[in-house]
Amino acid sequence: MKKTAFLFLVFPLLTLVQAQAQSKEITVDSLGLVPLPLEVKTLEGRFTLPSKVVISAKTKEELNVAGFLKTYLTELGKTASVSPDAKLATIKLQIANTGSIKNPEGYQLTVGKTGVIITASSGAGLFYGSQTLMQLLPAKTQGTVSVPFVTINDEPAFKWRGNMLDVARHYFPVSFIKKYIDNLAAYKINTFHWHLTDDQGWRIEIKKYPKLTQISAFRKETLVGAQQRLKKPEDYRYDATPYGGFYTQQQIKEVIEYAQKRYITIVPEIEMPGHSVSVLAAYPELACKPGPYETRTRWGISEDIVCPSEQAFKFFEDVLTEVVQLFPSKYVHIGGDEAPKQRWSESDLVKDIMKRENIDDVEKVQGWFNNRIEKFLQSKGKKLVGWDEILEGGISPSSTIMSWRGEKGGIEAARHGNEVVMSPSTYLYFDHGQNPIPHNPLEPLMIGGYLPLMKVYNYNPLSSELTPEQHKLILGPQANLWTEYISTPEKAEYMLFPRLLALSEVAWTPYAKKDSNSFILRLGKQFPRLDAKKVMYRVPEPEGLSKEKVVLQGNKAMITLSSILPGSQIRYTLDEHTPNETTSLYTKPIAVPTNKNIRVRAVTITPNGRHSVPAELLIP
Ligand code: TNX
Repeated sequence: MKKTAFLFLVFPLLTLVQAQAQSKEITVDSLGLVPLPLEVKTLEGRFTLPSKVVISAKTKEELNVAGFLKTYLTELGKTASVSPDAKLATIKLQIANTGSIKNPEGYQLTVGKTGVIITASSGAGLFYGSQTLMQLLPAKTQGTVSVPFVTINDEPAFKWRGNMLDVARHYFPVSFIKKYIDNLAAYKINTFHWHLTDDQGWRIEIKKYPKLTQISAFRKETLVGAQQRLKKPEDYRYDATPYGGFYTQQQIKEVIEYAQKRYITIVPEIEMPGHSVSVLAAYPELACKPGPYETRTRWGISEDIVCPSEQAFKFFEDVLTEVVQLFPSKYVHIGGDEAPKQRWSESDLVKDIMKRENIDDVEKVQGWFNNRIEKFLQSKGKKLVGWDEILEGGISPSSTIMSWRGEKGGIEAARHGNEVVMSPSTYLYFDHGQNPIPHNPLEPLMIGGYLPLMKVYNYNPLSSELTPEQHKLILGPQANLWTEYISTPEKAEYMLFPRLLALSEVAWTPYAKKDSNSFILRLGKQFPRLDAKKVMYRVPEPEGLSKEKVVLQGNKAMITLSSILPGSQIRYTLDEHTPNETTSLYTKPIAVPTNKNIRVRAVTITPNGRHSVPAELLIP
């Protein structure tokens, strides 16, 4: 009897709610697009895809983009085909010089009664339009598939939208690199900076120097635990397990081709003269001091750097010759960071160079070294990129600076007239953690630092210390994933997501158009997409467990919790236990007595059962 009454009450209510939802105007946020396009007009109505979808495409670029749409539609359970005939097409792809799309990466997307049209002036624009269309389509198979009526005019704010992956500290297989590239492309990141060499491993096959892949690509073991928390080397413990790997030139070519199809440029990085102990392990004659050396087994900065001898120039030029033959990128990164000059200042060879070249400061020898390498790269039609340390030795106006120690280097470089990529560690280092509790034992091991999602989101690559003219030299932002403590693909994704989506908007959407509330709503719609792609994003913990958010009412603290992940549950405990699916379900604000030292712990549980780490707050 009771049950019937309940149903009787609930059913009309549900239909009412559904009807309201349907008649509700479609808002830009409800489309869930990330990054937010420049202009979006939503219209009433939806286009329902027929069971057989025809995509029209003729040119090579159109056909390339059509291929991705076809695959996606097939995954959604549609039958999709590609035809040169636009008349019959449901989705028309066209590269046209209409004059209205000036940005080569821009596009127009319209969804109306007769179907979908994406227009762009280049393959990249068409590709981004198709990525937007995919985000308007459901994340996974549904009976009927429909797309809301929209007109979108879009283009990126920055031309360098970068992400770096360090494959030297830990090696990642080609299959994962491809998945990584897919994810960058889905969020309109166009530059993949591949950090291929470092003290702990050399990862690219160089035909002329086979010992790089026989010796430098391997280390005998790896430090266990967080090095920065151990005071002295005597405390270090190692895992006694050999580690290594490398990419053959064939694999590199395969990855470059894969990225090209997704309009991603791969910028290779070959570190010099520092972060090169792995090179010295194979070719000790390149050091200032006789070896032997071994590929590094712990992290940090090594005093052992390559000596700027003629032999070393020959080595790096030979390596770069093979690198530039492989990578079509205009930019080649030569590292240049963290190169202590102890060995150089003790070296007779360096002293001779200083005398001969009239250099009074050993730091400036690195500037001289870089200039020679830069001339070499220029002779191959390439541009040099280096970390901001390359400013210290005196830098030519033609090199590009990647500013990582804050924005200072980038600002200085732009004032000099150099191109800049902004990659400040304070905003864009994704190896830093996302938990407000430092060294929280419930988080995986990481390097430290605190870089929450919204701090990334609110970053503006255009520093107010620069003039509009200097802003033109800021190519764009880049987030970096250093992998000292990231040894698996799952952990890389945990560190990357959802912060990559914040980066995507920093890079694509003009700062003035960004809006954090809108981003949170749109981000919510992206989680099911990440789930569908089996991306192991970090599940955000519930919001609300911070002192500022607690409201005191007499002798009670009122705690209001929320999750940015739609459809998820929040479960909590007040008894020091870790919340899980058996503990209290949060349905309304919790009243916690004060003066009892009660610790509130809460977790987000996603619709597919993944847990966040608990957020917690002690109510004194
Ligand atoms: C500094 S950023 C480095 C890397 C480390 C990173 C750890 C840069 C140019 N050098 O070698 O992996 O810090 O956050």
